[in-house]
Amino acid sequence: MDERILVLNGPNLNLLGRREPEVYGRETLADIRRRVEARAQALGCQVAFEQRNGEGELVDLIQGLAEGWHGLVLNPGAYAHYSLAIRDAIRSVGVPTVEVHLSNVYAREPFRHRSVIAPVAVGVIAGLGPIGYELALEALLARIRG
Ligand code: CA2
Repeated sequence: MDERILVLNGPNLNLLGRREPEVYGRETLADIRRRVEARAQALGCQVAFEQRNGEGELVDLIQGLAEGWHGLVLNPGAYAHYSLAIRDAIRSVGVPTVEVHLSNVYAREPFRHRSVIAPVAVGVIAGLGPIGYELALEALLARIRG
């Protein structure tokens, strides 16, 4: 129960379940939080679950991981496609990060096919919906625990 993992969501993910259910499904972010917390309990780790719309707010939370955190599960939202500030923050803090997307970004518009975060992540999960968060948490823990 020692590992501390941050599950962090980027812009507009607070709208989940209310619009575009054909793309993002019907679960709300609160539903996903419950899933992640249940999986964390089963896996025996601690999680904090957060969402921010602002790029700088996300950078601040990522920088804070230097204070005793062990891993990051990140759905950067649209920032995945262009935020060098978030990428730099992940690289500088040196905490293993798994990038998650609910939708299959590779089956969508070409601008979603590129992630600037992926090169500094240990792995990426896309297109599997909310279970992707649980899988990311499990994979991250397996890596941390060796
Ligand atoms: O598939 C994902 O998880 C994304 O990170 C979601 C982002 C999108 O920009 C990425 O390309 C892929 C968008 C999140 C917006 O979520 C909404 C949910 C409901 C209604 C409107 C937006």
